[in-house]
Amino acid sequence: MKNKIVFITGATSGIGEGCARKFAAMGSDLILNGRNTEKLESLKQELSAQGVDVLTLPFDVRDRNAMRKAVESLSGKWKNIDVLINNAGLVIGLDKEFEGNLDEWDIVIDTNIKGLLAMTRMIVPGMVERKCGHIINIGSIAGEAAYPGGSVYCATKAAVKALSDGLRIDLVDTPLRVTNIKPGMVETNFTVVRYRGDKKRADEFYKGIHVLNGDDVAEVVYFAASAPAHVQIAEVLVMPTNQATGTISYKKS
Ligand code: NDP
Ligand code: 8X3
Repeated sequence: MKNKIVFITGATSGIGEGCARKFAAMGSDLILNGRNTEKLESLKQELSAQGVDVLTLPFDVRDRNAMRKAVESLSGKWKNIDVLINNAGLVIGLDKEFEGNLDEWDIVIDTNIKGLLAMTRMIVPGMVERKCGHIINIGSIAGEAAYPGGSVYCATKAAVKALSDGLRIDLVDTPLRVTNIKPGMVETNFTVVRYRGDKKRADEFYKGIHVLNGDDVAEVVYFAASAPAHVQIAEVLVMPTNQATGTISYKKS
């Protein structure tokens, strides 16, 4: 993956940050997105020092105009994106479908579905033209089946599966590849955001079980991206050893 151009949305934390570190270590040049500009800059400093080129592209994936402006600002080699990692995503709350906050759910749907779709719509035409590219969507075990309080989030990740499968169908007569990585429990800032900033409650959630971290998932993403050109890893479900389904896991007390 030396000198390949890898565009990662949501690179400022967790799985996206893990991917940035892994692809940089393997010699890829990076376009890093997120809203936290300070974190993007510090990551750029850190990874550039390893000898790869890093471009930061801060925008909110829900803001289509900002996204378009940012993508249109790419020049020279940065236009030739080899791998798009659609990773930016979140959930807010763990509420019942008939009780939750519609404004919060708008944020979740607009980020996880519409943001991912808009990125795909903006980046993939260039890949088709160049006859080269790989779209890696970060789905979730949550897209497999709904669980209590997860209704809307699970629906967004089921949508990521449908969008990944649909794109794979639409690209079947091209050399492009589409992968949906579906992690189970990963300890990142995700659960803090889910619990609306309650870090103590998030830490409690991970007690008694050795869960994945962003670097574990990044290894899987890299494996898919670096497979030979004729090998398309369509989906990967990856979870901690003591997790069996979206709702069944074993935690030592
Ligand atoms: P984190 O909260 O650690 O990271 C989320 C990333 O998404 C951050 O970099 C954040 O950056 C970015 N982001 C959120 N909203 C936006 C936005 N509107 N525009 C641009 N960037 C945005 O969580 P994870 O690393 O765990 O989550 C990454 C992906 O993995 C998500 O799609 C999540 O659904 C999925 N996932 C997570 C699992 C887990 O258990 N943690 C399991 C399965 C899937 P910033 O705040 O700078 O914008
Ligand atoms: C995050 C995994 O099961 O916590 O996508 O919703 S889960």
